Amino acid sequence: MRLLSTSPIVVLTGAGISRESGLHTFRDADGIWAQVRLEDVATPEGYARDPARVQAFYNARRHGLNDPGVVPNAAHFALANLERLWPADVLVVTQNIDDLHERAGQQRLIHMHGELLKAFCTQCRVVERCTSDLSVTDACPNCGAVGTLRPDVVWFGEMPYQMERIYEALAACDLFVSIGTSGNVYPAAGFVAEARANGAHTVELNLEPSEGATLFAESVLGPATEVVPGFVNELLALL
Ligand code: BJW
Repeated sequence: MRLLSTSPIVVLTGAGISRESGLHTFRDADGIWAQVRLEDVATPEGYARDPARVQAFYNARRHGLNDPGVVPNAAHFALANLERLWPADVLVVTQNIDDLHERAGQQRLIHMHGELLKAFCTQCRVVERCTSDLSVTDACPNCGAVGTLRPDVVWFGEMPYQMERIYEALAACDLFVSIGTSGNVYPAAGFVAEARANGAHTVELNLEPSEGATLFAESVLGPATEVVPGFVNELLALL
């Protein structure tokens, strides 16, 4: 299809985009699920069984994200640049709970799986910024309840955030780009089919073909810090 400067764009990102910033992916050989069982740390049942263990897992990841060496990379910056220069809407929907898109300057961004630097209270449902360790004995600063604060992340069996807004954007976009995600986890893995059914051109930028690779009209394989700036430059050259 021919893209115009009036064409809205939706970009889906996954753990692969942050790997060259020093954060682990999930399903690669050296990924998070090779170290811990997802049933233990990424399900409401795992949290109910052992909340302290789950808090410790996310505390360690928060420490990792706060490491001064973990900074946005060329792929994050390229997407922020695309948003700044592309005349039509650019929406980034990230499955990542890190804040590297924001730090690169992305403005229109949905964290569909939540944010590591936020906690939410299961009692009063208030979401608070959280940059240090959470513990099962913490009191909620809003309602005062003890032991009710958990990381504001979406676990298996829980509803991802802002799905209505995401499906509206998928219905309206002319270009859907998927970056650094294995396509194993729904509903994100179904976005390509949704965008395609609505007539969008679909492109995958990934280190290797994802689960849904055959659904994309175009694919560029390589590390995000190389293929994303290259792809964004091609788009901006259309202007
Ligand atoms: C590079 C690179 C480089 C490497 N450059 N690339 C049966 C059928 C269909 C669906 C289901 C089903 N059974 C259950 C479901 C639903 C379930 C699901 O999908 N399960 C699957 C396992 C089948 N989904 C859910 O439960 C979701 N909720 C939901 O569906 O709600 C509706 C509902 C509600 C209630 C009842 C019933 C339905 C919620 C999913 C939540 C996922 N949460 C996690 C943890 C979040 C917090 C945290 O970070 O700890 O989200 S799991 C984890 O996977 C994390 C990620 O966001 C997500 C996706 O991973 P991602 O980003 O794709 O990473 P990887 O590692 O898989 O891939 C990295 C890719 O990058 C690879 O391809 C590499 O090659 C590439 N790469 N280096 C470019 N340098």
